[in-house]
Amino acid sequence: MKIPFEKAKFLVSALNESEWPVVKSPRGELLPEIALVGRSNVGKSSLINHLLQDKKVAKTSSIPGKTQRMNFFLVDERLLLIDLPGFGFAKAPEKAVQEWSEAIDRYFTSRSTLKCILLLIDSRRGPSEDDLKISEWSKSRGIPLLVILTKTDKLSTHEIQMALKNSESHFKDSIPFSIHDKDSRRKLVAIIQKRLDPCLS
Ligand SMILES: Nc1nc2c(ncn2[C@@H]2O[C@H](COP(=O)(O)OP(=O)(O)OP(=O)(O)O)[C@@H](O)[C@H]2O)c(=O)[nH]1
Ligand SMILES: [Mg+2]
Repeated sequence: MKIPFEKAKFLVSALNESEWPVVKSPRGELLPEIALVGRSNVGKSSLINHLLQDKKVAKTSSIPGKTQRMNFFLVDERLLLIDLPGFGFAKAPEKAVQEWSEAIDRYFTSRSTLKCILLLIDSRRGPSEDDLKISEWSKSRGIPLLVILTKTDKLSTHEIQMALKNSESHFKDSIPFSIHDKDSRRKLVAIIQKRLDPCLS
């Protein structure tokens, strides 16, 4: 089922399991989900807006910690996309950070419709301990993970190649991405369709 990423609708901003949406296809099957994860400020919400061609569907900010809840989007009536709060954001009140991390842990351990993970890593920084942990976890659960190296507009072509090489020493699949590169969206949709589509059927 090749998803064109043409039509998107914001569903709900949630934290606790009771708030997570249950969305079914006309045939009564639960819709599959793709979760976006990564360090705070890496560009998760911006990628969603770029992918869904709607500048405002997800809220972005230059200040880290903008996304403080799990935001669920319905895409083409066939798939849910989830923008998770960024990890590694220490400036929020301790209680809030604890609440997010507990909710995210619960999400990863209990959400049966989670079929794919897009792990975003800043192309200038490389993977953090948390990024490596997510990757190990996805391997152990057999959930496909695609690494997206963001903000490549800030790097030269040579630096992008180096960042890709470094990423490939840790992860199976990595692609460069920038919201300022007109071709990034087409390439991202193509790779999601090719690599992840079989898991979403
Ligand atoms: N130059 C450049 N800036 C980007 C790109 N993607 C995102 N940004 C900027 O990076 C900042 C953070 O982007 P967000 O999309 O809000 O990041 P986030 O990962 O959702 O952050 P949290 O919600 O805090 O977890 C914003 O100022 C964006 O405009 C990119 O490809 N290139
Ligand atoms: Mg965000």
